[in-house]
Parts: sequence; structure tokens; C-alpha cells
Amino acid sequence: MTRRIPRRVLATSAAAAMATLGVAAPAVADPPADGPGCVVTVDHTRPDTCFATFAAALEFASGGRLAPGPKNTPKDLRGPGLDARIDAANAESERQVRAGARAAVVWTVLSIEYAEPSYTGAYVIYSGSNGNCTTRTTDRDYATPSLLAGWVNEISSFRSYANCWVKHWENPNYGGASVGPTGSRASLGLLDDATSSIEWT
Ligand SMILES: [Ca+2]
Ligand SMILES: [Ca+2]
Repeated sequence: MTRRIPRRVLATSAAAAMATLGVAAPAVADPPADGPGCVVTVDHTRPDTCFATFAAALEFASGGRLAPGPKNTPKDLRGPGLDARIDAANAESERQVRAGARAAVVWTVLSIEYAEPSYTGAYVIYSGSNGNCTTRTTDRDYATPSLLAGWVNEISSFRSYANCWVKHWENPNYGGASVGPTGSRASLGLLDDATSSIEWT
């Protein structure tokens, strides 16, 4: 797990993966709010989808609650207010899920995984359709046994939402070394550029 892939190779891989989805790959150093990125729905209730801007990706990930517009300009959807706006959208999703409104399909933002430390660089937004994580940390509320093409051994930081703590694993299918579960981390430490699967608990 000490093997490191040169960043140039990773960038090329990510570019190839995203090109197949019709979206130009982000420069790794781009601020997260400005660049293209992808949304992965971990329970596979909708396809992985990539967008040209962070605002568009967040709109999809939040089920339209954080749609670009007068109340959600790109400026609002980044910076210090971002976490609060995602939390508010997730709270409404949670309320609907618990009220049994599943027929409408409710989307919850689970975490944003970043390619660079301190929540910068290319990003993937993970979403789910079953509301918040439970407070118990020994269960598995959501999980993905593998990562989007181009993202293996790439994640360097993440922000968690929806009452989820995140556990990063070295190998696919939750094998090898792990970090977490914890809330947001500006650095993945042992698993910096070494994650291949993720659990949300
Ligand atoms: Ca990285
Ligand atoms: Ca839990």
C-alpha cells in the first residue's frame, strides 16, 4: 500500500474516465466549487453522472434541493456556507424519508471526497437514497466496494454529511488497512492516495 502512482498518471486516468462521460476532466488544483466533477449514488438507484460545475453536481446529489438560482448561486454553494446548506438539504431529505415519502425518491449527500488535502482539487460527491446515517458507528449505512474509474488511490481528504462517519479502505471490498470511521478529515493520513473502497456508518 506504500506504492504511489505519479500524480501525472492519475490525472491522465481521471481525464480518460471523465472524457467517456462527456465532461472535461478537472485540473487537479482547481478549487472544488469551480471545476467539473461526478456524483456517485452509492446504492446504485441512479447512474453515476458527471457535471461541468460543482453547482450542477450538488444540485443532482441533493435531489434538486440545492439547485442553482437566487438562493443558491455558485457563490453560496462554496466557502463556509457550503456545509450548512448541505446539512439543511439533508435534514429535509431525512424528514421525508422518515415520513415514508420514498416513492418520490429522496437524495441525501453523504460525503464529498477530494483528490487533494484540505478539501481541494477534483471531487466526487457521494449520495444515497435512504436518508441520514444512523448514529451507531458499528453498522454499515451505505457502502461502495469500488471507486469510480480514475479515483483508485486518489482521495486525500473528505467532508462528511448526513450524520455519517466515513471509513476508507485500502483495498476493494473493504479489505486491507482502513482509516476511520470519522467525520471530515483534511488529510487521510495512512490512506492518503491509497483508498479503494468506502463505508459510511
Ligand atoms: Ca490525492
Ligand atoms: Ca450508523
